[in-house]
Amino acid sequence: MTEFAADVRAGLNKSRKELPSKYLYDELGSALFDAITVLPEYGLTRADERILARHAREIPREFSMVAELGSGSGKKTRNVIEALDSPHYFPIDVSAPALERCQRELESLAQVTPLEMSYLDGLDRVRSGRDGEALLVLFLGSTIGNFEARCRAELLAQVRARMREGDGLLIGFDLVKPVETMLEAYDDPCGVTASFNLNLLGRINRELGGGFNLRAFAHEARYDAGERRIEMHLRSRIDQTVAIRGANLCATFREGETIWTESSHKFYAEEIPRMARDTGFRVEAQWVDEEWPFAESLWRAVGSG
Ligand code: SAH
Ligand code: AVI
Repeated sequence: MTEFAADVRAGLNKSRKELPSKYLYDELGSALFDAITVLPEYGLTRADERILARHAREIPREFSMVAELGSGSGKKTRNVIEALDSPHYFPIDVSAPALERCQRELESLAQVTPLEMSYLDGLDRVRSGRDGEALLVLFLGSTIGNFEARCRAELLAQVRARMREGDGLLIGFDLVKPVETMLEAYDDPCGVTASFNLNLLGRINRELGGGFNLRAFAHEARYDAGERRIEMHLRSRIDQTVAIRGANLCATFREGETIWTESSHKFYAEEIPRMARDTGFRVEAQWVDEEWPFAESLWRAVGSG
């Protein structure tokens, strides 16, 4: 059984059904994510891009290697690559179509070595081919918000463990804003985010021989104020049973029952320095967009003692 099949089986067998958000990004999912980034309601990407366009030149030019975690199509990254001296760029992403777009976008500016891998495997690969170069790791777009608090700290510590003292991490955090604004960003009136979410069931049908009727599920975005996170769910409109041949599974859904597909945590700018300290970094610079509260933070890896 593939990892995807095993994760689908495990997630849909839980009493509270869930699917890992990394599976949202097949070819169609990556294209739909790119459409999300230009939605009027999803200000996050434009905020990130404004900050990079204004401040990328303040990043020290010493970094001759750049590794990007979850590069997607790499559009915003252009600002960083242009600000450095022709760095060797390693986009790391599980989505092959996103990596192809990223390579096309940036190959005229840098040597690009795409790595179709998960974050830490990709960083291991970058580390294994490294000599004395200074490394800048990019984790843009608040993708760190897609991790639960405990996994987030663990991931950052694991990223730090693959870096050397003095290396940089440029990391984006979407900040808390009025609930209505956040909900609209994840439930746009055009239905692009709904399609992005429902496509996960379509992907299960295509790749695992699933029998989901996508019209029998509805996209739902909720805000959990205590956890400061937007959650995406897929709500079953009816009582139904769905067979997924490739996962050797028959999943039963009650009307109203949901599959939890993604969390997007939102942050306060003031909590970022502690997060850096707790995981082996210190904040060197931090910029906040005025129009759409979003923080870009430049961290330095510090020694463990
Ligand atoms: N950094 C871009 C894209 C964000 S979308 C931006 O800010 O706009 C998140 C990207 O991370 C997707 O391209 C997805 O395929 C990738 N991704 C998700 N989980 C991943 C994982 N575990 N390992 C590597 N890439 C992952
Ligand atoms: C990639 N990630 C930061 C996006 C987010 O905002 O959590 C994914 C996304 N999900 C729905 N819209 C965008």
